[in-house]
Amino acid sequence: MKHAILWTCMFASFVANAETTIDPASIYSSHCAACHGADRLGGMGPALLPESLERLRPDDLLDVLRNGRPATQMQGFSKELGDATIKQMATWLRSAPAATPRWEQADIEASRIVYHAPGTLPARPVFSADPSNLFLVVEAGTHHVSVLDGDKLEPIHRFTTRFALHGGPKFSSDGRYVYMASRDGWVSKYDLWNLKLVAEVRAGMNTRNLAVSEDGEWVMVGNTLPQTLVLLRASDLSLQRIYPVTGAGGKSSRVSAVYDAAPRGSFIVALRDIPEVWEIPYIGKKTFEPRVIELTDVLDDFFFDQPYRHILGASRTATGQVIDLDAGRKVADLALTGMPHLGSGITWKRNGREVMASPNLKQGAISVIDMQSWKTVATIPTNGPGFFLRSHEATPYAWTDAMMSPKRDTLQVIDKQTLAIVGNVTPSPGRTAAHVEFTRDGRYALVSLMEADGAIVVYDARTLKEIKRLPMDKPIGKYNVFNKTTRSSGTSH
Ligand code: DHE
Repeated sequence: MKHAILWTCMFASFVANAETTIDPASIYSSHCAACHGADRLGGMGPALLPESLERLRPDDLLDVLRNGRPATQMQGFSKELGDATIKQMATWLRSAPAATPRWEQADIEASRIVYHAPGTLPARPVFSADPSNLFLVVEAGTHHVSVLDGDKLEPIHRFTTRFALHGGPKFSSDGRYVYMASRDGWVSKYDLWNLKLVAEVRAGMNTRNLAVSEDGEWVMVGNTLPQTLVLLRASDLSLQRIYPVTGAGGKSSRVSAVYDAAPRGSFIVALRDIPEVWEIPYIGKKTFEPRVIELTDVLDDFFFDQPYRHILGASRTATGQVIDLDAGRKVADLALTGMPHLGSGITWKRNGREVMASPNLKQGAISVIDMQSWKTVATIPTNGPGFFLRSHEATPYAWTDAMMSPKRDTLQVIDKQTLAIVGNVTPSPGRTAAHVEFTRDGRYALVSLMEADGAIVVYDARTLKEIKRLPMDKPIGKYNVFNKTTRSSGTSH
């Protein structure tokens, strides 16, 4: 009893003191470092650097510090620290550490874990489902991936992932391996035939995305912290080369995204802070030397035509531009003003001409662009700003969401020829629905009910009738092996 009173007094005085002057670094050491790393670079919990917290709203960060995160090891500190201290800790966590964090060759090499050496797992699937019609569903809630049989539309396996995967997982061209990037810089290679994690490496402290070369030999990772590109051997994720991302003028830049331009045998890299595009060839002499294309504006987001000759790019502040990769220069402007989400663009043939369509993050509209004249041929009004647009060669429709608007629970279905909205689906009123991927034959559309107690909702792509729903934990994205490896024009690659 005596102890309890003494402890309560000490605790009260600690809180009172903490509310006036606190030493955030020492509170961090005693309360946070064990899980998030002494250097804030992450450990069992995620990194706590300003870049890592960018996407967390101020109130959400305070809520996590006060009340913890359900179903994780993160406990709440409201009783222990008091509200004023928690607010100061939140400010401190959003400030850069006194010593600039570094992630260099030795750190990358030391982080690498090889669970199964190349060639040690059998080269045949351990399940009876068609391996080319599997789906990977990224469940962001408690960081899992579910593997679905795309014919029976049933889960066959589920595994835990690194904290906060982002971007599409990328498949080897035979569909056996999948490579996933986490926002904290972890790259994981998974063997889908054996349902086993093969290797992992931390390529950066804050990562945009990764690309896998068509020949299956290389993985390129684009980072925002440090500002680097990291080339890995795909077989075992060992480090091949680090590129500091520094432009012609000596300024360094965050990477916007890196993609595999398979028909060109190269990686294409867009940069966020300097007006340059880099092309890094991986076939031929294998010097991996970047070819730099200078631009007049930076690229925050971009899209390729199917032959990978042109990039349609946009910055967050200006309108778009078309870059001819062969000529190495801008060839047209794009009249896009609603902050297009070009990474979600798709193409199809309409009246004998190729068109590209993209949702807009700040406008309830789908922009449709002619791929020869580069003119906007239609602006289709939608329920509100959306994130994703998806279709398939075998369906006459394209599906879009309005997840950045009050109508975030409804997807609209657009006829690809008339450009009219011909239907809509609302999986659960009031709950966010977005991101569609089709089965290999285009017969069914799988929609994410993006909630903690969410689901993959399967629709008949022709009648728009619900077929079934599979419970999932915040399924932010799903990826069909066939559609991705054959580079379907209705989905992202
Ligand atoms: Fe994404 C893909 C950028 C926020 C879910 N997102 C991508 C890609 C880029 C990108 C460059 C393509 C990478 C790839 O597939 O290789 N995303 C951005 C942003 O700049 C933005 C707006 C802000 C940010 O901080 O990154 C952003 N993205 C989000 C989200 O808030 C989403 C909805 C949820 C989340 O957990 O991050 C989200 N992004 C996704 C998904 C994909 C994606 C599901 C893969 C789409 C696909 O079908 O390929």
